[in-house]
Amino acid sequence: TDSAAPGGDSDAGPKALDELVVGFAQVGAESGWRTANTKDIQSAFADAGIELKFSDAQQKQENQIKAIRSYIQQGVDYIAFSPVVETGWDAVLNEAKAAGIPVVLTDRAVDSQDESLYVSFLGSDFILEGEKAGQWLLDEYADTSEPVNIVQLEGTTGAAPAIDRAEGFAEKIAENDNFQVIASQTGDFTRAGGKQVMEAFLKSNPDIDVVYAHNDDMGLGAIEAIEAAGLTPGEDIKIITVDAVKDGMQALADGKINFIVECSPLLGDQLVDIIKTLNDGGTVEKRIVTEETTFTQEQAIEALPDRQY
Ligand code: GZL
Repeated sequence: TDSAAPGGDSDAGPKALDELVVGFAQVGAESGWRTANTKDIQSAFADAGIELKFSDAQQKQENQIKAIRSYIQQGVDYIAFSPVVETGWDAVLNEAKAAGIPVVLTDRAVDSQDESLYVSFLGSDFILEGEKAGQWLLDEYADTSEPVNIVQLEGTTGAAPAIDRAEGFAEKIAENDNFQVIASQTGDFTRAGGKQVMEAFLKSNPDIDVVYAHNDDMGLGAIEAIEAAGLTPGEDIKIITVDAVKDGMQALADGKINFIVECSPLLGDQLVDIIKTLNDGGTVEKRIVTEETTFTQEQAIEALPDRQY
């Protein structure tokens, strides 16, 4: 379904792009993906000549809410943000609605029942990403009759990508009852978090076959822990991650990761297009799903030279 911008004086006609002001409340700078996402959004708005006010919430919801409130106070024309977790947004989104400021969700979703609180949600299908990770495992172990012990490094607790990547993966691996997730814990999408949790997993689980990490950064942390334990990542313990940022793709090409499900951070141009369409009084899709693929080790070697991030 399409939706026009709620509130706002629609008869005011389009503003000149250099008069528009957009407030963006970013999650933080927790991962290579986030850094690439921030760079892409900032350069897309610079290229479009649209002023972007930007804030980094250090992965704290109260900081994102504060940033959104300040954008409302400043009377920006549009607000865009990537909700660090799914819940707890209705109050501040109702304040933006009351102020007639349209809100666009990028990257992550909110669980609000009231869909009038945002104009569009632009981001990946995280359940599908989890399914793609699980499908690779089904194929990889198609002929095994032995149990396959999996440990899962979860993203930020309560974040849409963490919830959905776990859900999609679990649904898929349920097709083979040799698979069992023997341990699952959040590493908060960071390299340090992934390393710390993997060290604990290695201490308490003698026989781990597979790591499923909700992002490359936690997978890279797990590699450090696995090597410190004298094991060979990609061989003794297979690793599947999500994102496909440069460091992850390098580890994949080097054989330390076995499969990566891409999650594109390049949302900047699509976000600018949404703002321009709304400014022209047009309507945008309620849900815009980003294009993305998957990479094996061979495909990573091929793709690495052209990767932008
Ligand atoms: C996914 C994004 C996630 C990435 C992580 O769209 O929200 O947050 O997968 C990032 O790398 O920290």
